[in-house]
Amino acid sequence: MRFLTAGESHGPELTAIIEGVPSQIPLTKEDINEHLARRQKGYGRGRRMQIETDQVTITSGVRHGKTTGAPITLHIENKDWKHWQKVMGPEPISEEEEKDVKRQIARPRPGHADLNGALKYRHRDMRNVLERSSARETTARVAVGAVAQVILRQFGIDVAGHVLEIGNIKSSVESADSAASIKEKTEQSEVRCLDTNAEEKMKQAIDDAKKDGDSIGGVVEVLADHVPPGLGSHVHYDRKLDAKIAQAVLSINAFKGVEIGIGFEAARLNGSRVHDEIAYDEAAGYYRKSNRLGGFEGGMTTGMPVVVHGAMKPIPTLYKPLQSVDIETKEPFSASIERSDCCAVPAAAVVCEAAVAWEIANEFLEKFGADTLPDIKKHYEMYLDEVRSF
Ligand code: EPS
Repeated sequence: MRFLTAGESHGPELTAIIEGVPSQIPLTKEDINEHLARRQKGYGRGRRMQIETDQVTITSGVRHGKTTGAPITLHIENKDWKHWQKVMGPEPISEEEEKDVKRQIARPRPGHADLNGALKYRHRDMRNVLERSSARETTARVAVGAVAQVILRQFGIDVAGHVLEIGNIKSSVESADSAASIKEKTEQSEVRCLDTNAEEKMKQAIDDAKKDGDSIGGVVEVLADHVPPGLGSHVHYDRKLDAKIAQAVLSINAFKGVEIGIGFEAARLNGSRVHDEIAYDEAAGYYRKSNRLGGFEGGMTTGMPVVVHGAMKPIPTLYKPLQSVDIETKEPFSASIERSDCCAVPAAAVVCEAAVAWEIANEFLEKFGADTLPDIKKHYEMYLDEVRSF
């Protein structure tokens, strides 16, 4: 499969086109809307989320509740667009209009794409950069990930994300035991966290940062279970699934780090305390006695749960001014902004879940792929039988 997303933060809509989804898979807009709503929630979000109620419209590739095998097009409207039609419209405008209409941006925010994008694409108006680099785009990523989760669900594979840390507050639950338990326990949590004590402290940390005009980041975990062994490949660098997941996670706005399993901790321990011992059981087949390597060896899944951690930096749009340079005057300035999220880590757990789900679903279809769901199921069941008795 492959996908493209398009759309600006204050443009009319976000669009995604997914190509390569097999036919006969039951898919409705509710399957996607559920995840869009999860992404919008979270303590620490700003006023924009009160404007938007993200809902998908499916305009191709699905007929009477089932995929047809044709490209699937997803649209999500930006309700805020009605306030931005003149500023963001595609029609040419006159020079006189430009001053009133354009809301030109000449002051790059430290930590954002503003300045690098302006230099690269020669935009004197950095709005041309920030509109696309905005994390609003993660709405489309979540919609695409929702389709991936629908595919995976057909094979009993479940993926869920939750929050491990916000600011310096850590959840006492270091690693969740199943995707189902994450879903069951975190849906009501305002910070998408399994530890209710830590939740209160995280909310306090967000309040403190907000009061200070600051922002805070955190760490999320995504767990995927019932993933079969052998997804990905050891034979070439760009076929290693753990590497693909790392790329997908680091591509999420503001993500600066990724770990598979115990990640960096593995560098500090002896080998005997890192590698997971192999065992065999007639009913279950081969399994590992522990899962420190997070479900991966040699770029391939082991059949143990896939465990991914992602680190999100604090959102760089700050009320507390940081110093920068005006590109028109070249003078230093320190400016505050009008509107931002103080913390989007709970939402980022949903985005990270979507990114991991997409990579696993894609690799799953690479291995068991066919044009239609019943054929993939046959192929998959045959493989499971074979690896159990191998
Ligand atoms: C964002 C800035 C804010 C966030 C936005 C990401 O939007 P605005 O500039 O309209 O206030 O709310 O996130 C979303 C819109 C979203 O859907 O997550 C940014 O600069 O990245």
